[in-house]
Amino acid sequence: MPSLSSVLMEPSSTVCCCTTAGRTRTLPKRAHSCCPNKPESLADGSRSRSIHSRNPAMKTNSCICLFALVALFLTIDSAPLMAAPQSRPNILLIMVDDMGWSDIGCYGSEIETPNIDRLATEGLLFTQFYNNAKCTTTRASLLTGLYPRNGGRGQEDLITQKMLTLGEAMRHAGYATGMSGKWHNGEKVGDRPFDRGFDEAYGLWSGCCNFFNPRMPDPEFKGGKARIFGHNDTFFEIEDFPDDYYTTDAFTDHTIETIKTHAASGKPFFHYLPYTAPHYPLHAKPADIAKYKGKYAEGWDVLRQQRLAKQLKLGLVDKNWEVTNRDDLAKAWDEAKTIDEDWQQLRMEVYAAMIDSVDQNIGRILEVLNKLGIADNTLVLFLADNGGCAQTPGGTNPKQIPGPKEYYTHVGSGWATASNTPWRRYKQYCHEGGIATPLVARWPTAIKAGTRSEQVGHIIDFLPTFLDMANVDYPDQHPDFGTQTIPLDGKTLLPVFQGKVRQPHDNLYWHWSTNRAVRHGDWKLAWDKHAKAWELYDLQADRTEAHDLATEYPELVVSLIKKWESWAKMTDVKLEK
Ligand SMILES: [Ca+2]
Repeated sequence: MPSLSSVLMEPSSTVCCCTTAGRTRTLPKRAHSCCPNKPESLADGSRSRSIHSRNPAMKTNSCICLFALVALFLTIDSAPLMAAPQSRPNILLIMVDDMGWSDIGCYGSEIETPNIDRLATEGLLFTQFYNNAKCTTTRASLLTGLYPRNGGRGQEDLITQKMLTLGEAMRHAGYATGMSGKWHNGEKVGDRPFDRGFDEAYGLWSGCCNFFNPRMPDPEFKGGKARIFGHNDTFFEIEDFPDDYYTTDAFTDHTIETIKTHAASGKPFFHYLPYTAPHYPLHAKPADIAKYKGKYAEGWDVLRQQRLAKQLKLGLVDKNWEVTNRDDLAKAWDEAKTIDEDWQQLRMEVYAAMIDSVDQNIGRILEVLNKLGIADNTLVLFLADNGGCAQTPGGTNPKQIPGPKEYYTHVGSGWATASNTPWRRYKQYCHEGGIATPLVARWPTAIKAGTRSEQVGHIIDFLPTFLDMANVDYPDQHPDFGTQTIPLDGKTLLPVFQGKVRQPHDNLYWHWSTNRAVRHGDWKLAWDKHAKAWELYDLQADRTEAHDLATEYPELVVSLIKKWESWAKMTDVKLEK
């Protein structure tokens, strides 16, 4: 397989014309003559691009349009509102999928994550950062600086033309923009990352996929559909993936090559890297799995205690908080292991291997930033899109073997309660186990190494933060669509990066399914779809949500319910009475 670098080295002297942004550009002839597929028209014809190419890591005999792509990077005029001074920082936003708060070393894990931990020791670790508890809605908020406005109903209208994506915002700010990984905010032409501000985009436009062949259809018990995977405006098929393909590696390869190209362009770059790991199905490489053989023999109840002990030592958890032995939706290990103890252990061994692989790949990227001499002025962020996942598509079935691509299984509620140490609940819930995410941020030019912040932040804060770093205002009108933009819900984190205290959010809100929550200062009101009642917690004294104070503060409960209902109306949440 050729690397993108080797492709870039190939000479090409012939040219043809491609139309981009309404203008004619000179591009290598191969960009057209070798491509059997005509580029599809975008919904907005004025923004259509006629370049399309496949990642060269996919197959050697496919059309290779990457030279053309690089030419585009070097020549494209994205009409920034201001020049891009060299001093403006690059930004690399890394997100993992369905990973618990305690699954990386700097938050209490035994999983080997030296590179992510290094981001913390050389940067800033947040103890109170939040996502939206779910893949789709987290991505929408992270990309737009807004709470979702579609009421949590699927992907339709999750990102509208009244919203800027991070790609559009940073392109508007004069940045080169790239993305490698899982989009999950629309698969159709007009909705994909390439259509919404990303100059160079490669990955999964759908939700979870097979890690060894992303086009391999899901098993029947998961619906049987094939996931949508692509590169810019090209869609991939099952034969486009070689035998040694693995998404975590491929997304990293694309990130590295795109960063190299963008760093050479003279512009600052923004790159978004949403890995699909460690979301189910449990797929990992044998060598990575072997590192964890036998490490989970004592089960998830012991693991939760081991991680809690490390968190207490690290000072991440208050010793006065009451921590449950396990979430009440999980079985005791001694009961669960009777199903097939080796299989139960292997689930967690593979899950750990998936995170280990992410860390190895982040190490590769950090090395490239060093070699390019841009590490000091590049902000690198790492977070998770939601908490550890207790879902079990296909049921608890030891015939589904964790690891190989032929099988489809999951960690289940037991290991997920260990992942979410010390919190309650999981992905899709608005208790802390669903919405609390690790966040580490390294930016040596601006962030003091080895620092920690207890200031509360949320993924809606990223877009205003990045525009603040780029010294560009959020526009009233969408630069591509001319529509009036929705005012931002998020606020800049730049003061926090600089070691200052920022004015906190008055309130933060969550909703998924019928789960819901609002946080006001240290007070949090949460609704659980099982309990079907509002619960009130003082997070300063009880962030593990062990002591419901709702009956002691009824007026406060009413006040917070009103706040949440007002927000739900604004975001079009419709709840059954
Ligand atoms: Ca997720």
